[in-house]
Amino acid sequence: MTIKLYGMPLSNYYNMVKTVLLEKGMDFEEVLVLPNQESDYLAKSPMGKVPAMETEQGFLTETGVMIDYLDSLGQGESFYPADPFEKAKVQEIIRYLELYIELPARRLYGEVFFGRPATVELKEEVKPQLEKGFASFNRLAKFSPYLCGDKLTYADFYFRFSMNLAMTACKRALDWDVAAEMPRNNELIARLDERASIMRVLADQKKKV
Ligand SMILES: N[C@@H](CCC(=O)N[C@@H](CS)C(=O)NCC(=O)O)C(=O)O
Repeated sequence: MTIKLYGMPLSNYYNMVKTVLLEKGMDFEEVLVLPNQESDYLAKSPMGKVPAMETEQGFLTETGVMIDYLDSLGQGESFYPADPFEKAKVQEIIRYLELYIELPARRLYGEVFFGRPATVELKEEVKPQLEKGFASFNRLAKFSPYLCGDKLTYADFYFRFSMNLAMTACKRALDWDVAAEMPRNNELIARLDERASIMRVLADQKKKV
């Protein structure tokens, strides 16, 4: 069975998984669905979030899990180093991006992308979390030129679709110009945007929901 990817091209997490599928040259179908709490969708994605992935054995959710599943299928190129420690370092930086940058920044997305103003209290809570998150990320990231060294890894795909939104949220909601303070972020994004996979994902994002 061809893998089916459920979600929508506006979702940064959906785009991470889609990029990995494209990079690996795997066949897949896209099923357009927005996050929702309908029982039919909750049976597929227990939190009602996107993305979700349908495999011949059943459904999977959580972007990091799906990336690891795709990697373990052994099809196409692997973007994990063979060395167990180096692989764990890639997983570590993905975890930092998720927990300490994407999730706190997401608390501002209501204001930034959906017109629901954030309270001053929320901003005061999120800003120091993000300062710590960016500082810890910068201690781990090598940018030489990729996050984990001279080889492109899954962490770079995760970064591409989380860092841009987090930086936009900081600029618009906190008046904090992370891109100017940390120019390596946009340099790496520009390098990644030269890849056919990411060009396709960005083009699909422009044309769909
Ligand atoms: N931890 C999830 C996060 C996915 C996520 O938050 N997706 C957003 C869209 S970008 C969503 O479905 N939001 C709706 C909700 O949180 O209920 C993952 O790694 O896949």
